Amino acid sequence: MSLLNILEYPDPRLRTVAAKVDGFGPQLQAFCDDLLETMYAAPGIGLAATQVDVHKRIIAVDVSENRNEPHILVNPRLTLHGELIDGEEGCLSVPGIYEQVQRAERITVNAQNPQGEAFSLEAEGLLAVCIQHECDHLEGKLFVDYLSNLKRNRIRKKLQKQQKQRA
Ligand code: GNR
Ligand code: NI
Repeated sequence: MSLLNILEYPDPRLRTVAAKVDGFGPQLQAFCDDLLETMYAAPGIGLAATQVDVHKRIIAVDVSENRNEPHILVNPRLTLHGELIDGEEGCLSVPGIYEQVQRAERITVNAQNPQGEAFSLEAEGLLAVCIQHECDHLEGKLFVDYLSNLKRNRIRKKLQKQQKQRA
């Protein structure tokens, strides 16, 4: 297993729209293990393949307290239900920034597991929010895109400054 590098905003590679997975096998299985391991190490409650510069439709999530309820979703398709709710979000690709975002309170997601078998998952609360956040990554979308231009520009400048200082 190996830890993967996480891209940071405003890296343009985060804007890539991910491609559908249509081949299942040991290579895909190994990548899913690395994605999950990278999410746990970060630590984060979710991680999309886009964030590690792999532009395939794969996300990992685990919102459990004990970090022992992993979900890997390949080719996820979302259906939104219920009211819109406001919640604070962060992102491993936008480190140190937390802002309120509106999301559907409940979802159904149809996906495949790493073996290619189809399944359906119903979620609410943090799991529903996290899956919506991860599916956005696969479309090249970040939570900062829901904020005002003023806020997003401030965040971009702050992160660019941090990245320069690190380099
Ligand atoms: O670790 C994460 N926490 C989080 C908190 C509120 C809403 C969404 C998230 S996802 C984030 C990890 C991440 O960046 N996934 O793409
Ligand atoms: Ni994120």
